Amino acid sequence: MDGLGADPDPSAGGETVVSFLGTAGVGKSSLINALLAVQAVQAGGEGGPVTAAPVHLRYGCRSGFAATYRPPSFLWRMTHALCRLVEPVCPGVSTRLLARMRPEVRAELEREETGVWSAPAGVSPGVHAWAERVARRLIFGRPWGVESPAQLLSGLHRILGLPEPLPVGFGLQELARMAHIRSLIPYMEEARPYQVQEGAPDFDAEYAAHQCGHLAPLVMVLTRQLPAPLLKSGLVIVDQPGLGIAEDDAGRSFPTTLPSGRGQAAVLVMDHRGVPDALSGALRTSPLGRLFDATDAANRPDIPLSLVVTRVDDLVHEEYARRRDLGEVVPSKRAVFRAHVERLKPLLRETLFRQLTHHHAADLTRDGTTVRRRLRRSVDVHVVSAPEFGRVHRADARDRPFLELEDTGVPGLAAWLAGISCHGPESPT
Ligand SMILES: Nc1nc2c(ncn2[C@@H]2O[C@H](COP(=O)(O)OP(=O)(O)O)[C@@H](O)[C@H]2O)c(=O)[nH]1
Ligand SMILES: [Mg+2]
Repeated sequence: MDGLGADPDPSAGGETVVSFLGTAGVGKSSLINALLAVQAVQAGGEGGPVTAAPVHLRYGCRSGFAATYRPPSFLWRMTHALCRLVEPVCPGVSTRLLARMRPEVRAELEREETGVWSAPAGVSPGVHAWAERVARRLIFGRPWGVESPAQLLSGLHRILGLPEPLPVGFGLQELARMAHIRSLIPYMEEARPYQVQEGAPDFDAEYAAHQCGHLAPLVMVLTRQLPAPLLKSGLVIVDQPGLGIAEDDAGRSFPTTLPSGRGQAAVLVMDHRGVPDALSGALRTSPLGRLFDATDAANRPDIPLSLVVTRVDDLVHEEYARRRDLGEVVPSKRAVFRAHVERLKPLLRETLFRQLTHHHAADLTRDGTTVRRRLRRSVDVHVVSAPEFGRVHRADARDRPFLELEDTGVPGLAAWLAGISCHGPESPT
């Protein structure tokens, strides 16, 4: 990362990695952009949630990104899976592919002989559907479409630099994407990060392609470096792909990584309905879940946790309109928002504790109850509105905000983050 100038302030004892976790579309990326006051990650527009690979945001005096890719065996596996589908119209295609594989990749696939990778077509539809979806995303830039497996297989052969098994035509855009991926294979082979600095031609397009476009399935870790003051003390923000992209194009299942101990922290992002069951289930069985295990205080991990509630502004607009329609004298939207914040904070804290606590209150010893009470107090709740934060900043008369900067919750969360990063990891002695 030297080329990009990754240089957390040496006066800080190290990095504090804080993961933003939550359902897809709940507002994680928008919130991160508000916190950093730049467009650091792509947030969903009309098309819904977009984050496909985890993006690590860290301090760097020069702005840029670096991608670490999956090994080339990822492409070979996908190609192998598609061969099985195409075998009936192109006999021998699998054998020819295996013969061209590097011995270690071939051995890897053969070791998994009993696994899904080598299952005959029809036996394990999951892997073929996955391979089709990913190949389509790589070649056509989207996971859905009508292209035949034979066409996808030809594209993958092109990417790998192999003769195409069947003659297939491609458009210019597809050819450009395939050539682009082919040019990245050396980085995959050498596990060398691919780095681009802001200001380079096509920086935005390249970053978007890695984050949520045709390259996203190949990315293992995407690191964005920025000279953002909040990150200066060594805070690393991780924008995790949301739950709901439960199995993404790379076959990853959420959560990719969860904080597990020293130097790590978590921000759980939810709307006013609280944490969905699937997320609380994943959290309960993770090291984070031990935070809530009041019977085992000794093994409680040291993970600062904050709860963030989004989309309360939507509730406010609805309630405002409803009360006005009923002919009530309605206080300002800001007052309605504040009332919601007061109501939601304790409610959500309680809900989350109930969802994540391992034991019923009746099972707790007195010590356990005390621990639980202390924990409950120690979890911060922030009600935020990234869209309102944006409006305050734009100061656009036609798009007037209804909140003051402080009410948007963004400065409060930024202060919490600054606090955990300076009291974060202890420097090694
Ligand atoms: N009304 C409202 N919309 C929001 C809020 N936060 C995010 N959004 C919108 O929700 C959509 C998804 O947001 P995004 O940040 O991409 O969600 P992510 O998938 O969790 O990263 C975008 O269109 C945002 O503008 C919020 O607090 N209130
Ligand atoms: Mg996102």
